[in-house]
Formats: sequence, structure tokens, C-alpha cells
Amino acid sequence: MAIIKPSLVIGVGGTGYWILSLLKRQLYINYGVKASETDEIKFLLLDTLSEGTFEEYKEKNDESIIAEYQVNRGEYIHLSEPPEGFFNWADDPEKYNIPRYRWFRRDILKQYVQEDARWKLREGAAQIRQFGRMAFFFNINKIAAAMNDKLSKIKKHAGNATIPVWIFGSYAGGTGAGMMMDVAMLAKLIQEEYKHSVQNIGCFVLPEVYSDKLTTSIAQGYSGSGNCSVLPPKARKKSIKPRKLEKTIPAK
Ligand SMILES: Nc1nc2c(ncn2[C@@H]2O[C@H](COP(=O)(O)OP(=O)(O)OP(=O)(O)O)[C@@H](O)[C@H]2O)c(=O)[nH]1
Ligand SMILES: [Mg+2]
Repeated sequence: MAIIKPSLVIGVGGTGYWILSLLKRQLYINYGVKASETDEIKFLLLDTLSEGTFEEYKEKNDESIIAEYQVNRGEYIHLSEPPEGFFNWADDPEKYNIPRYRWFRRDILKQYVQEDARWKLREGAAQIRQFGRMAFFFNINKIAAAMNDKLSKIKKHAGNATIPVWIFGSYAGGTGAGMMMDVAMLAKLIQEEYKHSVQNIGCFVLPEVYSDKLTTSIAQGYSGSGNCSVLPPKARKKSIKPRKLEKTIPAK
């Protein structure tokens, strides 16, 4: 399978899922590669949908795609809430009021999103990017372990070559748009910590793609483009020098 460049492909949110499935289908059709059975190219899907909801979603959305192309369990990370629920978590200052979450506008969110039901992430992040971003941080240990595991397997084929880390999603929702920059930063942290060599490449569809859906907000795409501001100013100008992984990932 030397024709395929060893790569890690990460999908975030519903659009990420679609792109991963279609890419797996193309790999199979073009190269006869069952993507889940090779270590040269690895897939990882991050979504807030609970595993049950995700299975239902696959059934509803993927009638034309056969099982071999579908994202399988080993490739899916469910970004779960804390045991007490996100809504209750956000009422405990000891949990949310810490420097790591200084970007989290709990004050605004509690004022405008008052229903407990909308804070339940298992159906998605309700197009709220801060919900998607928080879902990433709730599960950062799981995500980092999966990314490192997959990069280590790919490295056996890539040798010393830089491994592209593709990050696919949309700017139209909450899950993918909320965590895209953090996923890229985490890949860089893992590179430093575990001596991988990675290059991030992000591909995000704009909200116009979903303009036929009543819930889509074009303003989302515009404000989502401000996501790059999560990078420290120096990193935007020069090469990124991330902090040590253990300083970013909370102890269990
Ligand atoms: N009503 C409806 N809206 C859709 C559908 N597909 C996509 N959308 C809209 O497009 C947005 C972006 O889609 P995704 O890329 O799947 O969003 P996501 O990253 O999973 O984010 P969230 O679902 O908001 O957590 C969604 O939040 C929906 O508003 C659909 O089949 N029906
Ligand atoms: Mg979604």
C-alpha cells in the first residue's frame, strides 16, 4: 500500500464523520484498502454523540454506505460529560473557575441557555462552540492516548518522515468548530512529548454548506474563524512551542 502516505485523519463532529466515511469508501474503491485494517492510515472520530445515538445516526445517514466503510468503535471517541452532568458541573466554581477554563463564558451561557436539556451533550453541542470545546477538555486524556497510539502505529510505516494530521469538520456546529484548534494544539503537544513529527492540516466546511437546514447560522462561520485566537500571539507569528503535555492535561 505504499501509494498512500502514512497519515492520521481526525474527524470532529457530524461533518467530520461524513468526511471520514467517504474517505474510507474512496480508499476501498480506489485501492482495495479496508481502512480499518491497515496501520498506514489511521482514523479517529471525536463527537459528543453518545455511542447509542451515534449508532442510530449512522443507520439514518449511511444507508448507502456498507459496513466496511463505516467508522468503527475503535475509531470513535465519545466525548462524554462529567458524571454529574455538564449543567451541574457548571454550577461548581471549584470546577469551572480555574485558569485552564478562563475562556469559558459560563456567565453568558447560564443566562441565555437556561434549559438543562440543552447542556446535555449526548445529542450534540447545540451549535455552541464553547460546549464543544469543553467536551474536548472533559475527555482530553482519552483523546491524547488515542492520538498517541495511532501516531505510534503510523510511525512504523512513516519512519522519520513527518506524519500529516488531517483535521476535518465544519464551522456550522458546536462540536467540530469548538475544538478544531485544540485538536491541532494537542497534536503538537504529543509531538513534543512522544517525539513524533506531525504536520497539522485543517479542512473545515463553511456554514453555507448547510444553508438548506433551518438551524444553520452564517454568523457561526464568521465567529468561528476567530478560533485562531486561541493560539498564543507568539505562536501565531513564529513556530509553535507548546508547553509540556502534563501541564496541559489535568491529572486524573
Ligand atoms: N436540521 C438539520 N441540521 C443539520 C443537519 N446536518 C447538519 N445540520 C446543521 O449543521 C450544523 C453543523 O453540522 P455538523 O458539522 O454536523 O456539526 P457538529 O460539529 O457535529 O456540531 P453540533 O452538532 O452542533 O454539536 C449542525 O449543528 C446543524 O445545525 C441535518 O441533517 N438536519
Ligand atoms: Mg453534531
